[in-house]
Amino acid sequence: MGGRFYVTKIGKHEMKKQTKKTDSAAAPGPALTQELLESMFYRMALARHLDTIMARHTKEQRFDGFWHSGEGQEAASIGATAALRPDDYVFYQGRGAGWAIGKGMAPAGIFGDLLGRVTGATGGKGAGSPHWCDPAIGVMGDGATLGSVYPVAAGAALAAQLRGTGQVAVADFGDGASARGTFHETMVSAAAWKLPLIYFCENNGLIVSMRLAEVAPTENIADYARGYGIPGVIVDGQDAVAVFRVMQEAVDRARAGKGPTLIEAKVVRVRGHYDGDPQQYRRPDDPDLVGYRDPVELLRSHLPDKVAQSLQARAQQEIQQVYEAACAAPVADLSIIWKDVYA
Ligand SMILES: Cc1ncc(C[n+]2csc(CCOP(=O)(O)OP(=O)(O)O)c2C)c(N)n1
Repeated sequence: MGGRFYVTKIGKHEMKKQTKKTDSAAAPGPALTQELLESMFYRMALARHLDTIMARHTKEQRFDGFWHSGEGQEAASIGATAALRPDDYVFYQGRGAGWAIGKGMAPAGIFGDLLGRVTGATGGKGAGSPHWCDPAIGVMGDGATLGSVYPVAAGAALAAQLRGTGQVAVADFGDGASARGTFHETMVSAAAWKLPLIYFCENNGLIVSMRLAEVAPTENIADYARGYGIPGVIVDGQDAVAVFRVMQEAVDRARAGKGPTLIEAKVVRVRGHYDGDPQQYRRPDDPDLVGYRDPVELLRSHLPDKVAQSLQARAQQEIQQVYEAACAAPVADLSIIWKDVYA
C-alpha cells in the first residue's frame, strides 16, 4: 500500500487521506467476457433455485419468518454485483438472495441462517429473516429497517475514500425506501464529498400493497439525483447485461473520485410481498405481470443452449444439496443471540 497522506477534517475528526491511488485502487472492474456471462448466469440460476426452494419450504414446512421472494428481480442484483470487485461493499434491502450470491457468498451460509442452523453465516441468527452476511467478500448484510442502508453504506464509502483503497460501496433499496429521510440526508454529504457510493434502486412499483404512484411525487426515483447534482440513470432491470453496463460506468466514476451515481432499475415483483401474501390488491392481469420478461431467459439468450442447460442443472443440484444439508444440520442454540453484540 503506497501513497502519500494528507490530513482532512470530517466534522471534529481529523483523518488521514491518501493523495495517490494505491495499486489496488487502480485495479479495474471485470470486463464482460463470455466467462463472466456464464458466471452471472450460474449465480442467477442459484438465486432462482434458492427462491423456488424457499417458496416450497414456506408452504410445506413450519418456517419461523417471512420469505420475501426476489423472483423476477434477479437481473438487478446479479448484473450489479458482476461489475464489482471482491473487496467492494454491498448493503442491501433486496429481495431473495441475489446480492449475496452475486457477490460470491456460498448458499450454505444463507440457508443455514434462514433455517436457524449452526451452519448459518451468523451461526443461525438470521432464522426466517435474511440477515446473513460475509464481510470478507463485502457482503455487509441486509437492513430490515428500511432506510438503514444509506448511512452505513456512506460510512463504508467514506472509509474507503480516506484509506485510498479504491473500493466502492453500494446501497441497494426499494422504491418505497426512497421516501426515507436517510436517503436524502446521506445524498447531500455523499455528493458534496464525492464519496464512492452507488445508490441502487430496485423499482418494482409496489410498496407492500401500495403503488408508488399513490405516494411519490415522481414516477422515476432517478429524478431525485438532479437535486443533488449527481447522475441519475434508469435501466431495464430485467436485463442483467444492461444493468452490468450502467453499473460499470457508475463504478468507474466512483473509483475515479467523481462521486456517487443513483441507478434506478425498473423491475417486476412477480410474487407477493412475502410468500403467503394473498395479494388481494393485485390482479393476475396487472400490466406489470402481463409485460413480464424473465431475467433468467433474457440472460440465457447470451449463452449457447448446451452451456446454459448444464449451468442451470448444476445450480439446481447445488441448491438442493445445500438445502438438504441445512435441514439436517443442528438447530442453533438460543444463547447465540448474545454473541457478537457490542453494546
Ligand atoms: C422503517 C420501516 N418501515 C416499515 C417497514 C415495513 N416494510 C417492510 S418492506 C416494506 C415495503 C418496502 O417497499 P420497497 O422499498 O418498495 O421494497 P420492495 O418490498 O418493493 O422490494 C415495508 C413498508 C420496515 N421494514 N422498515
